[in-house]
Amino acid sequence: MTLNLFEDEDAPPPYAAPEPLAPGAVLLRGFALDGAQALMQSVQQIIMAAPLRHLVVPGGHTMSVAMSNCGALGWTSDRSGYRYTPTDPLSGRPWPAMPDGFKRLTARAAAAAGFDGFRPDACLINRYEPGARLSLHQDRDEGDLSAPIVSVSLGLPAVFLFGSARRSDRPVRYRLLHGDVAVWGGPSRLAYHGVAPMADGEHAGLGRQRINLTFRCAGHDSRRRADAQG
Ligand code: MD3
Ligand code: FE
Repeated sequence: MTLNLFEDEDAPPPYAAPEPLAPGAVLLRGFALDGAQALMQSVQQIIMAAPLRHLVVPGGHTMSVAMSNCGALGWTSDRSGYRYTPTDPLSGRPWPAMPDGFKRLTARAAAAAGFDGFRPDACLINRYEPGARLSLHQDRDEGDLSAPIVSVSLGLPAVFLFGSARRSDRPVRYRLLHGDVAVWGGPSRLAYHGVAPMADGEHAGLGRQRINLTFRCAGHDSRRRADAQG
């Protein structure tokens, strides 16, 4: 008898085997390829309601990456600091809701990386145009640091810099492509990371840009709330 792995129509589409990058960090090449068009349609809707903007950081510098959010909480920054807020400071309204398709995709990705029950309450949308970059930083504004961060890359490729918990360690470089999903948890959750200045190019679906979605458990009570919802 021949075992056909792709016979089951309910099974997720085939994608490359999970690639361990470091303890707690797993790269799922092409995991979001199948749903990429639907993801981008949702992103378009979100950024119509909550436009992409170049945030100012406490040092006074304006970020080259443009950002927005969806979900109960959104990451924002101004001269006075970084924080998660329930409303968009530009409009005063709640951030757009997180689409169910985002929740399903990221829960599947987290589970494939060994993190069951991932229920993010924040999704940061990053838009890179050629030349945009993100300098080395840690993500530690989230209330639940025991939960991983799940990232989805769409559009032009980027060179992702992955360091360790010490800023001075030289980072490893990974090329992240359209459809790649990565999960960053456990000992990798507080690793320094960044994105090298993005090279110019043209992506067939998205044009001259890269969109990165990062899913986070930002509220201090995100685990309790998720439990209460079942
Ligand atoms: C490793 N975004 O939004 S995603 C960010 O491509 C951010 O836009 C990058 O860093 C981007 O904060 C990188 C991959 C990623 C995200 C969070 C991490 C890697 C991470 C947190 C800890 C360790
Ligand atoms: Fe980050």
